[in-house]
Amino acid sequence: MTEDFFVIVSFFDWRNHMKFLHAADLHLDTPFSGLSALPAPLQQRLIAAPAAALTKLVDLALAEHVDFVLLVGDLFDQASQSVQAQAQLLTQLERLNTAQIPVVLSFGNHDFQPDTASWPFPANVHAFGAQVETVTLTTAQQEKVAISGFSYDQRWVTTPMIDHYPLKNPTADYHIGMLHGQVGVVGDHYAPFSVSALLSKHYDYWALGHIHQRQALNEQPPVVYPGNIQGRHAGETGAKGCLIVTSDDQRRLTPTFHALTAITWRTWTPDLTGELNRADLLTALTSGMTTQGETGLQLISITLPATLQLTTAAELAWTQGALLAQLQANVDSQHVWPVAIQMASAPDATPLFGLDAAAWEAAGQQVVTSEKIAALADHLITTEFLNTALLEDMSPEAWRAQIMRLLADQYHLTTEGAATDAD
Ligand SMILES: [Mn+2]
Repeated sequence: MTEDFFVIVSFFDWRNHMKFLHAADLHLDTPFSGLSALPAPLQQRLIAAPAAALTKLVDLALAEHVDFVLLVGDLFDQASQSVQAQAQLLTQLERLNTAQIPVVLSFGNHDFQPDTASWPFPANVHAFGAQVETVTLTTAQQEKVAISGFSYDQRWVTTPMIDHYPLKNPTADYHIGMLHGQVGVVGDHYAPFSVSALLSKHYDYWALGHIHQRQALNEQPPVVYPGNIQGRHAGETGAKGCLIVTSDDQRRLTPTFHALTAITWRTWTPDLTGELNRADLLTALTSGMTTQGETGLQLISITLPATLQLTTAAELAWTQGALLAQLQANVDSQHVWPVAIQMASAPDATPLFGLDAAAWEAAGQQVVTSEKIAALADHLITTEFLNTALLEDMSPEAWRAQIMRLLADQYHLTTEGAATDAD
C-alpha cells in the first residue's frame, strides 16, 4: 500500500504541466512513387512504413503520458481507403482509448469526408465535422483546454475557414486551433489563411497540417507544421515525425520534435574532387555510404559534385547504370540503399511540368494578356474556382499571377521546390 501511495504522489508531482502530441499528414495507404526502383523487400518495408510510424507515434504518446493527441488532417492518402488502412488507424486509436488518452482529429484535402460522424471511432476520439467547432477537454491536472477545428468535406476548401474560428475562450486555460491548410488568399484551395489572422484569435497554439516540411510560422505562440510522419518520395528528405508540446509555468507552449520514421530519404553529395576512374569512384561511394551510419533504413540520392571528373569508363558506368547497380550490390541493404546517382548540374532552371520556369513564365506573358482575360473570363465563368478569382477587381498583372497560380494548382504544375513541401 505504501508503495502504491508513493507512486500516486510522485505521479501528480511529476506531471505538473500539460503535455500533448501534435501530428498531421499520416498518409496511410500512400502509393509511394519510385517504388519500382527498389528491390522487393525494400518495397515492402516502404509500403509498411506509414503504419509503422503511426504505431511508433502511439508508443510515444503512451510513454510520454500525454494529456491528448491532435491529428490534423490527411490521416489517409485518399478519400476512400483500403480496409487495411482503416484498421491500422482504428487499432492505434483503440490503444489510446485503452489508456484513456483523448484524440481530436480532422480530415484534410487528401482524405476529405462528407460524413465524419459515420466513422466507428472509439469513445476517446472526437472527429471534427465540416463546420468549425470547439471541443473542451479537462486534463489530469484539471486544466481546461479548448480545441477548435474543422474537417474537409470536399477536396478543396477555398473559403478562409479562419474567419469562423472563435476568439480565445476566456474560461479555458488553453485554447488550441487545429487547421489543415496553408497561407494564401481567398480562392486558394487549402483553407487559406494569414499568420496575422491566426494570431488575432489569441490562441495558445496553432496545430497546423498540410505542409509536409516541418516548420514554424510563428515562435510564440507557436504556429507549427509538424510535417508528415513518413517521407513519401525522394523529395521529402530527412527525419519525419511528430511534436510533443509541453507547457511551462507561464503557460507558454513549446513543441519538441520526435522522429518516427523507420525509413528516411536523404540526399548526399560526396566530397570528391579531381579525376576518378570507375574502381576508385565505386570504392569512394561505397565507403561513404557505409559511414552514413544511422538507425533504420536510409534511401539515398547521390549527387556527384561538379568538382569531380570521371574517366571515360567511369562516365560510361554511370550513364549505363552499372555504377549504381554495383554500389547497390556493395551496401548493406538493411540499413542503406542508393536510389539514384546524378551529376551536379549548372544552376538549375526550375523544372516545371517538363518546362523550365522561364519558358512557363514566357508562355504566361504571351497567353495571359489583359485583352485575353476578358474573353477568358467569359469562357471560364462557369468554372467555379476560376470564376471566384476572376470576379475580383485586380490589375492585369495580379490577374495574370492569380490565373497562373490557379492553373498551376489545378493541373498540379507545381515547381520542384513546392513539390517537396506540398500537400
Ligand atoms: Mn498531406
